[in-house]
Amino acid sequence: MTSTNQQISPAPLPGRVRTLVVGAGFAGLGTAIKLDENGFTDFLVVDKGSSVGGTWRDNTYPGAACDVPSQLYSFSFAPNPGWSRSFSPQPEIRAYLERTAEQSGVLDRFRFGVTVEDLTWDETAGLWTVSTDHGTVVADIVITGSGGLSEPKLPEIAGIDTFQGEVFHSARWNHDYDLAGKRVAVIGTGASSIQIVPEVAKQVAHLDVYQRTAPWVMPRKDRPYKGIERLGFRFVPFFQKAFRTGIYWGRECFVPGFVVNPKLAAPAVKLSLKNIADGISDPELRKAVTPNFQLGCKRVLISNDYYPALAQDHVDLVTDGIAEITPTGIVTQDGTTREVDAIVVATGFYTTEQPIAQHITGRDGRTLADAWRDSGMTAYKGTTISGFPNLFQIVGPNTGLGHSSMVFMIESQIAYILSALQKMGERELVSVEPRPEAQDAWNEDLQQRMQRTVWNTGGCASWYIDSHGRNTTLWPRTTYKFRSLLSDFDLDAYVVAGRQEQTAKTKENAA
Ligand code: N01
Repeated sequence: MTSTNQQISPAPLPGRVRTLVVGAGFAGLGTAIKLDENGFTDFLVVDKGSSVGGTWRDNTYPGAACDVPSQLYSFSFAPNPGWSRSFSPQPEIRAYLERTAEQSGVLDRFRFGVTVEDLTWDETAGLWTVSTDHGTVVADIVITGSGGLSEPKLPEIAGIDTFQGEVFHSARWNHDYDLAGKRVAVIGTGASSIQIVPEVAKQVAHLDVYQRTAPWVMPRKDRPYKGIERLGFRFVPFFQKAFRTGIYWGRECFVPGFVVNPKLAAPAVKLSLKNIADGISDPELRKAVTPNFQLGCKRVLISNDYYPALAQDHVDLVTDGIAEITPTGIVTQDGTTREVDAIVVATGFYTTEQPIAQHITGRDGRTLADAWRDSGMTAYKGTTISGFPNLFQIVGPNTGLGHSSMVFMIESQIAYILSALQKMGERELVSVEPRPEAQDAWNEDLQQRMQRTVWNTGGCASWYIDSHGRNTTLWPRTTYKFRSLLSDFDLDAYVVAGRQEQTAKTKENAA
């Protein structure tokens, strides 16, 4: 996979910047473009990868594609008239992000191949000290866009380390390993797996798909755009905007089925059951893939070729739990051993414990992981956190979606952060930090709203819910509401420090 904006060895990092952005996916790139456009040009974006793209750079597995319609899955300020299909394949999204980055003129302030090791708030100086594997940067403001689904989670299966064949995670695909003619196992049946299985099934001699929980899979209304549509997108700007707006509001109509009454999702249940019936003729297999929880409780998946792939003679769906992995195969709890050459682990990501949280140390010397230990992930408006001044998280707690585009949420958060920077500039504020009571009230309201959602009541275990039983990942209202709540930086909800307070603090600490 080639990239147009790769830096083999990053240029030296500046020691001091106004704003440091961590991550160069949709969040980091969008932030950089908007900072620049609004005159906040003194920023640096660091990313451990070799190009922009984030999840769309890292997830290169066969069949990787977006399950949000193409027109909605792009920045509002950088429409792409060139999408080839109604649901974009990963290479097109990656290319779109690379092109947008090139055209925006901000890449001179990006450093790739730089891993952030620690971020520490210096209360005396009112600054963040950011250590990386390429040196230290001091910043007034830190914006993290490091992704809610970026750290692969490997299953804790006995013996997995002893397997002598090839093992890799869906998000770290080994393209050097040729699957052709091999015996392969895929563990997991989530959003990634259902895209991988049909593609891998085309190449291998035999495929075992290990299913712990059958997901709901609706038909995918995917099609290539017609020539006339593509002409319209390119030459009639209003056409593409209207298309996008129509899809946006269509998607917002799904919200009540998730958060008010799951019965409203009855048509989706019908379509999903028909999808099974259309793809599989064997009654036993049909039964095995029929979900036993309410639609929406886990992410609703879309595919036209997953069920037909499972129905093929050389593909087996294995529903017995995995007992252990041996050097040559997988043993299920019924004692059966299935020998394989390779195992694809499609078991998801760390979602409710952000790995970066252990590396962020706030005002009282507490890490974000410590701050969240008892409560689970909490923030104010999904973006700022009490005890962590001048830290803004994009795709922070309770900003995830099951029905629409994360790019919309990301742009809403970017607007909020820009409003914060503007107000900080106007009032000469050195730091802002949400009041604990504002953060608590925000989260109490969220959790109250969660009570009746299908995510809490639908009878499934999902990555949306943390170890305390709280849904700390999803936004339980319309995305429109999220945008309106974040349209203006609400200083009253914040403890702020101006230059005078900061100078007094510095003197006090020096004395
Ligand atoms: O991961 P998942 P994913 N033994 O966590 C199973 C986004 N995404 O990478 O359901 C056996 O959904 C687990 O079983 P269970 C999207 O937001 C977007 O597929 O927990 N099985 C499940 O079947 C998505 O939700 C796109 O019982 C084990 C699977 O592994 C998110 O990424 C495309 C196991 C994990 O499913 C994550 O999707 C792809 C074990 N020990 C992904 N542990 C778009 O198109 C876990 N499992 C935008």
